[in-house]
Amino acid sequence: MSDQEKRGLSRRGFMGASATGAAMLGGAGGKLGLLGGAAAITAASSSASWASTGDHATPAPGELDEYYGFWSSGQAGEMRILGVPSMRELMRVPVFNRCSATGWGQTNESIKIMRQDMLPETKEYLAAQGKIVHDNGDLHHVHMSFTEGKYDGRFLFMNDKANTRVARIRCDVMKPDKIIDIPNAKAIHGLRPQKWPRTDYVFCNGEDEVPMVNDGKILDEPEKYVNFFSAINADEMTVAWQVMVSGNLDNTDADYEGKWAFSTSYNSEMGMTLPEMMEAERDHVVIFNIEEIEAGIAAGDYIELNGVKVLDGRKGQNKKYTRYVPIPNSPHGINMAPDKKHLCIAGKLSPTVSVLDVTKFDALFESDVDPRSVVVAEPELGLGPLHTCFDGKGNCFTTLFLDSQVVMWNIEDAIKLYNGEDVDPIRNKKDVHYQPGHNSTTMGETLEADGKWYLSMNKFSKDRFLNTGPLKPENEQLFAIDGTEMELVHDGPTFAEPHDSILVHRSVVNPRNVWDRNDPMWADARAQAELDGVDIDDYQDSVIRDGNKVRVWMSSQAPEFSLSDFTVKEGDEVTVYVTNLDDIDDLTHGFTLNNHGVAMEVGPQATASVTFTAAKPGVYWYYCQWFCHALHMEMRGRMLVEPRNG
Ligand code: K7E
Ligand code: CUA
Repeated sequence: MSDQEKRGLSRRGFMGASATGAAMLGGAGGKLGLLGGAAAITAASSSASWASTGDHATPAPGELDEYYGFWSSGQAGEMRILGVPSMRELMRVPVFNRCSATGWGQTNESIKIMRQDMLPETKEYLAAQGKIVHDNGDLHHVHMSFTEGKYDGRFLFMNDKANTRVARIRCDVMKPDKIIDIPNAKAIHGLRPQKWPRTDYVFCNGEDEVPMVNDGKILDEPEKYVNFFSAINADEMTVAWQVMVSGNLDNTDADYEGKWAFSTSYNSEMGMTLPEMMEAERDHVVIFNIEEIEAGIAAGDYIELNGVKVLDGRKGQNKKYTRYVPIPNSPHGINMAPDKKHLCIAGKLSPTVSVLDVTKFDALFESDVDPRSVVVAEPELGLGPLHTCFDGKGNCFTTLFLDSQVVMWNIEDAIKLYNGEDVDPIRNKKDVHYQPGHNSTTMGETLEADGKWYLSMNKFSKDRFLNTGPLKPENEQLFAIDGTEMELVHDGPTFAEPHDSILVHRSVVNPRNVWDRNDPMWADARAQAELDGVDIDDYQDSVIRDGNKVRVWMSSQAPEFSLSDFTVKEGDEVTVYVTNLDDIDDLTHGFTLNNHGVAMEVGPQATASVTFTAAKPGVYWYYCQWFCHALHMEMRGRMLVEPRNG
């Protein structure tokens, strides 16, 4: 927490400013400050209904958080890492975006990851724009790989709705190692890893429907449009298979037995305009039968479309690949409870959450039972339910977008109510500010849901913070949920636009402190070094000319580059390779070349490279842009560009 936050950051909630400051100081010595008995916030406000009594202090300066938070960033295209419960932002990991600080999207190593699984049509399109990679993305959903229903700390997977991609981040270095284009589908939205027995598949939804062969021969004939559900082989990061479906797929999840994946779908009408899309009272959730789909593939019951095996699971096909369960009304969030049995589907335009019993799904595929027979509860919770998360004790937390509230409710009581008993499943309602979308609980989408913290990711902050002009930040609020009351402990702004997050216990995540010299990230550089007779694991200062191409090999050791200058000719294609020989934690160097639009991060023990065209003749300084030493400013050198015909 910043001092400003501790002192009470808004006129709405945190009036107990002076008491809070004292309490925070008092709590500084306690283990993580979590149980130290210090009040984080003493709220007193006429307009806030979530007034806190305060048993939860968040970590004091220097203390580590108990949880990693992995955040999407929406249209910013990156993934973010936060510490929870402090809500300190620890890192931004560029994925689908171009990053000035790290050179992501510019270094040869990142471009390789962005291009190696790019579809030929994307390459063609980009080439026509004079580009080699997309520099934007819309990252909504970040999820970790599972082994037996628990996070296993290997990978994080995420979607790009803007350019129909899926990325994987290696948790050992917190950098992407795979970014793949998904053929056929358009606008990958919902994404979840298989939970059981391990993440063999990552499931993802194509949100927008298009003609099955989208080559311009079919245009304004919506009745011929289809949508694609994709299963990605998580180890290989290739598309294992796709299923054609009816309706726009929204969010997705998987069960704890490895039998099912399921997706919410709005616009079952397949309408093209808003009135058309809103027509039906009920849309549906699509249930995917993994075993039947795999059998269908083995039996050859598919067409091959752009190199992918595509099965037909559209409504009315009545094959054993899919079933459609009617759900009111434009369902959005779909979340599997850690009780392994109940699936919660938020109604969005309906005030209900539909609870499906996944143990009843077999019957759906075996006989002609009413698809709605799998619904075991449908409590009315409030307006605009979007997403649900769990405390592992039978309770759910559902965001109410329109009511600007979170509602805590109990699954068993909701089932009793559905069966006619006179019980109220609602345990608690809290105002949040304002309009919450996703939410998450600590370990809440795993069998280890621990019910400690609840996060509300709110789409609007309105008047909650100092005015930043017409574009306002969003707002995130963290609640302690391990007491009887939900207690607000953090309220702070965030930049565009975190959709979703997962809160992962730190025992699961163990990144390296320095790179392994043999990391595959710079395998290409290593191979080229061998050809050039350069030892990239050691001091290096070679300049190798190869026609109009020049390869500059240098190493860095604080506070010096091994080359204080190198000479090229006007118009040369220059590749600069920098190996950071420092092997101390946190000793990152950089390479920025003046007036060439070139900058990159070189982490401890890493090799990074960048290719550019040498500009007009002259002297150009390069420098290290990551502060590394008292003589960091002096860590620089000159590129001397000779006239081509001089
Ligand atoms: Cu609800 Cu894209 Cu997960 Cu946003 S989606 S809220
Ligand atoms: Cu090296 Cu700054």
